[in-house]
Amino acid sequence: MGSGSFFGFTQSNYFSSMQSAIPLTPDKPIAQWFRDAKLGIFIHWGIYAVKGVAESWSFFRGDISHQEYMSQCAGFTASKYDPAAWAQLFKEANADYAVLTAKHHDGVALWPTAHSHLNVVQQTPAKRDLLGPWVDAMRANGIRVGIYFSHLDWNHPDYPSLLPDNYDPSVHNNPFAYPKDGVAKPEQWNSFLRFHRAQLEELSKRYRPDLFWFDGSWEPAHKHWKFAELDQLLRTWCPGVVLNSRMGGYGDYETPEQGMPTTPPKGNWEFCMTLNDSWGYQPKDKNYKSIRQLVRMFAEIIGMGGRLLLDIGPRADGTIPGVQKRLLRQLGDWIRLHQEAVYQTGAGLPPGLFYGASTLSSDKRCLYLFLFDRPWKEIAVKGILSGIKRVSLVNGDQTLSHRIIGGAPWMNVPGVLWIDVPAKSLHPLATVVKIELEQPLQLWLAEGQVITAN
Ligand code: H79
Repeated sequence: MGSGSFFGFTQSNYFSSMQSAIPLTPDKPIAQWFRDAKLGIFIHWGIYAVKGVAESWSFFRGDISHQEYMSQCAGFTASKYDPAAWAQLFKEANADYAVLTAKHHDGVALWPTAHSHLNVVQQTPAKRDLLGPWVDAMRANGIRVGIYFSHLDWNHPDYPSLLPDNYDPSVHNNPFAYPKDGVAKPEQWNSFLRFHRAQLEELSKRYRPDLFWFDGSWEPAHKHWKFAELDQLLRTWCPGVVLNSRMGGYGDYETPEQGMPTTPPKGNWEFCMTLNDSWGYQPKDKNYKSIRQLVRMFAEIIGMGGRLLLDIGPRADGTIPGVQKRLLRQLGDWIRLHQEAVYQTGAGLPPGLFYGASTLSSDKRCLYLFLFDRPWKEIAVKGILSGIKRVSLVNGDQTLSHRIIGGAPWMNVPGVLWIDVPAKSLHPLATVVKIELEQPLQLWLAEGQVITAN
């Protein structure tokens, strides 16, 4: 089901005039695999893993010097890099796609680019293409291939060539972003754009990604990037490719980052999030989310029609920290047990009808409720006009007793559906209750009214 069909329900004719507040955004055409995808794995892997510092930002902000940052090249060995093992792990996580940082803001390419010496083949003891084998391993395991690429490049000599419209030398003085002499150099920028296009053409034609995940488009102003032209070029080089919308609004889907949306973004979207507080490998950061928190966030995201892109940070030798592997596997175990509530489903009930997340099967005849908290004997669902065929647990198929209390059927006003959920049936991470309906879901979303005749 398309994720843009928020709350994908059939409107009740009776009160349809009261439902104009519900957003119904037509989906942009986008590859079917992405429409169906629920979980992606984001991988931030680069020289920043050597010292465990922030990816690119650590030298840009001055946490460490540029020289010290770049000295990490000497430690980037990839000596235990095993992309087939990564693919196996991602399958255990039940991921549909993965996105690898081919080039972060620091400009260090994980592939042997012909357009810059700044790549792991020429500058690090890894001495080989790290992207190609990754692409092959993902493909061989049925995982869709996403390439992360930073538009801006804080290490390219031609990048710092333009000034913002509101140029203020006391603010816009970072030498990695702005010309040191404070004079704009449009020719130099054009040269950078040629380099930018050349690398993207190289990536498109050599690796044929299913998706490009762009970042770093905030400077200089969008008009300088010629994103309309880029959008066309990418679709010509790589027909069918999915593009995130960090292209000045071009591209296919929205990418909220770190802050959980409380209202679903319009159209297709994906929420990206770190497992701890860092994108790359930073061993001092122990602030990992718990598996219960991850399962809950995943269910809430798919319940709003989105996808989760969950980030890991491998070490410089290519190994993935145990805690990250454990969390991915635990998430996969939970997804597999409850996959019918995850796949071929879309956004569930609008807020307020059930106090938890929910999804709806693509034929709209099965509603799945995700219980994160322990119920006190019963849970309640409001607003369901369709007849209830059966209520059960997804894990184990146990039938749950239910009853409908209240309502005014002669006015087509439904009662409240109460479902018994025995304490012993609860899953420790999140319990999923399945409601099979007699007809495709119809909801009653009105203010209620005085009902005098019965
Ligand atoms: O790769 C990870 C991060 O390194 C990268 N995106 C994820 C996936 C990232 N981090 N922050 N950002 C992208 C955007 C940062 C924007 C800001 Fe700003 C920089 C906020 C403040 C400084 C843009 C530029 C807004 C104001 C100045």
